[in-house]
Amino acid sequence: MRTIYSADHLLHQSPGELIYGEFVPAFEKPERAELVLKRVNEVRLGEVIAPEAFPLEPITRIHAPGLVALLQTAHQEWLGLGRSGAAYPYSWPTRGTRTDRVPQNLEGRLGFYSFDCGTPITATTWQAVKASADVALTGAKLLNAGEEAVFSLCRPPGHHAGSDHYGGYCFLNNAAIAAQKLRDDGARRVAILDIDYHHGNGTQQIFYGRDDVLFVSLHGHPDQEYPYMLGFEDEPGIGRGEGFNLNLPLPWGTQWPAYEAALTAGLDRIRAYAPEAVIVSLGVDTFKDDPISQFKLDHEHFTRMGEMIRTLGKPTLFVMEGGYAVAEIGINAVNVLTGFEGK
Ligand code: SP5
Ligand code: ZN
Repeated sequence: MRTIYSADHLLHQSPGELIYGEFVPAFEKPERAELVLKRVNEVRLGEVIAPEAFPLEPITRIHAPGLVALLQTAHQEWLGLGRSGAAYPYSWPTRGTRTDRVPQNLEGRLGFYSFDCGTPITATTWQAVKASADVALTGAKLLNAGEEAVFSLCRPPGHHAGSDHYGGYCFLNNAAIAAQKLRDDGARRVAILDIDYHHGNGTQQIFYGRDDVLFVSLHGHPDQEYPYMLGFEDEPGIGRGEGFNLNLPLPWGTQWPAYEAALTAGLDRIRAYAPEAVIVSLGVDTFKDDPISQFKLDHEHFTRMGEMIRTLGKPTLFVMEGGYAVAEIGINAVNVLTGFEGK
């Protein structure tokens, strides 16, 4: 299978994030994509190609123009206010605050369009974010042109980003942008399978009221795990979207047998939906040694996942999401792809 990759991802480097009251080095770092690319080449997965540059329109099909503009201009405004370093939010809207008006103040706007403080904007973040969306869009275009499977090696990741909010190391929702592109190019039904350790709250929010994009997610239970406020079993979708959202939360310590059972259930739901294409939000932070996660999967289980996804028999776009055991991220991510290809 072909891999889409852009070196522009290197233009986003988070100075760090706040965890348990301490400012620590970022888990989401450039080496991640570099090591996945290295593994793609080592196993000779296939050709590696650069993305096409798309206009903003496929992005604003999913995201609020105010969010897209903020990602582009926030850091320049930040510098203009005499600051240095990266732009971090620190004040957020809550129930009962004025969510009907976009704040004028930069801190206000950063908070208004985000939901955590782990996702800083640097001078060149936008270029990396735009390239990552282009990597996903190029994958969707190749799928539409008849390729059976494509790997969009996106970085920064995307599944936590909603229509009007960024966070969780994600700025734009690459998988959602690709799904909308497939819809706009003629696919009637698209399924998104999210196997990142964290719930894909952004993807769920974007498609929650829609029946043309099915969202199925396996993840750490939000009672125990980030993003804490979405991803429970009792979130079926709303309106036309009712019955087209399936969350399969699993507890800390989950091992392969329970994971395999949940993945089987998720794949059964996708099969029943009969999509014309499948997008896999491919996070490998379910690995046993992931530094921020609590599942216990090993290298071979990623191969099994690929084999299982293959049984859907649909054109499949793999979109890279999380995975922070950096030394092993290449093996784990590419095992899913070689498992899919039956290699
Ligand atoms: C794309 C993706 O995987 N985003 C994940 C964002 C998670 N950010 C919050 C991390 C909280 C970590 N808590 C446990 C730390 C254990 N030392
Ligand atoms: Zn994750």
